[in-house]
Amino acid sequence: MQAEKYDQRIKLIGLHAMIVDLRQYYLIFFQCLFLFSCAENKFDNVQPAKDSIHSCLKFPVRFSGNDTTTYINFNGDTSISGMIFIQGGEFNMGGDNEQAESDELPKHIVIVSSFYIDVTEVTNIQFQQFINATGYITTAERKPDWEQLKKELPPGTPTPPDSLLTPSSLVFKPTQGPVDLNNYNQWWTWKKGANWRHPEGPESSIFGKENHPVVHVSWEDAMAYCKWAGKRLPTEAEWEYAARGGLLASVYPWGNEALDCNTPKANTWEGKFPYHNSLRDGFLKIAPVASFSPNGYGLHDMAGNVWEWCSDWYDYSYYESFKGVQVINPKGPLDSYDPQEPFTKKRVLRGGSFLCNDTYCSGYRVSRRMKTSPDTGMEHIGFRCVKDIKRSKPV
Ligand SMILES: [Ca+2]
Ligand SMILES: [Ca+2]
Repeated sequence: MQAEKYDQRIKLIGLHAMIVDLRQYYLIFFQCLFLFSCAENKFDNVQPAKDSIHSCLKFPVRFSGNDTTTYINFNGDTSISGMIFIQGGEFNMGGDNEQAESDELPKHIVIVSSFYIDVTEVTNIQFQQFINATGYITTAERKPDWEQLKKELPPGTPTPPDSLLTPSSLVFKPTQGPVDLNNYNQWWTWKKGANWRHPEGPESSIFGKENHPVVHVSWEDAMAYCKWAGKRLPTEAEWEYAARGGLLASVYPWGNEALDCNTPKANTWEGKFPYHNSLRDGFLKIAPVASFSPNGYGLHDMAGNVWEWCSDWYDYSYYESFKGVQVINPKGPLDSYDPQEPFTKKRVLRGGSFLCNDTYCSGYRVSRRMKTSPDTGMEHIGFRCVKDIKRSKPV
């Protein structure tokens, strides 16, 4: 009876709407994209868009996959090719302007040790090398595991039909015109066959996009890559420290100049989200890595292009535990808690993507926090790696 119920709804409103329906049972994708408006955002006079508050607080969550990384071994490459040394130091972590969400506050003093970090987001060619060497199958390429998924759902959640439990991922599709920005289902589609090899669905490919950031990678996929590469994901504190590029209390990796002033500084959404893109920065979707100027540390795309996974669990109140306290090398809370979706454990993402816009999301702010479940991959989620300095001392 349950399957018949779902089949009937498929006929009536299609798969996309069915996803919305399933959400009511806490089965799938919640989503966000973040909104705020960047139009005239001078540092001293930035105000969030009035309709932006709820939409920017979370990402959709996909079905769980299986963790099958135990067989992956370090590839033996001990070089630091493609990485930059970041001298450890102290910084004031957290929101720097009035766009800051409550989870970005309070600001607090953090000390991080020195580390190496990738100059760019991990690219398709790099990820291809990892796949070739290990045969790893990403989360989006696997059939969702209902037995695993239901562990994170309220008791009694109905089993979805097999037709939905198929390898898929979330792909962005611009709308035809203005839409209610609170309903992300209008521009996100659960697309069968979408994965890192086929970023926009089975008809697409990464041919000619070897230097684009890999996307549709879950946190688990990123961790598997790190294991093979002998690296790790950055902590949230390391990521923000690196993104700031040595600047103090600046909103963006380049300083405080508004995104839309002068030369394009990052790959974001310029125009009216999600239906009109002015292409001022030259890219509707993903850009090749390092298409824009680096920050003060020589790092590209710390703002925009694709969101980047961090190693930390997400807890909306984590910063409150550091109020008035100096903390050294924080590694995130022991567990995750997002009051918006208390049943779902989430990891942190940083930096924003090609979909970020101040009328919708200000993800390119260095302090902006995002979060989703570790098994979620999307068309605008990627990562970069860090590496420890041997014998480095806490500074
Ligand atoms: Ca763009
Ligand atoms: Ca990025």
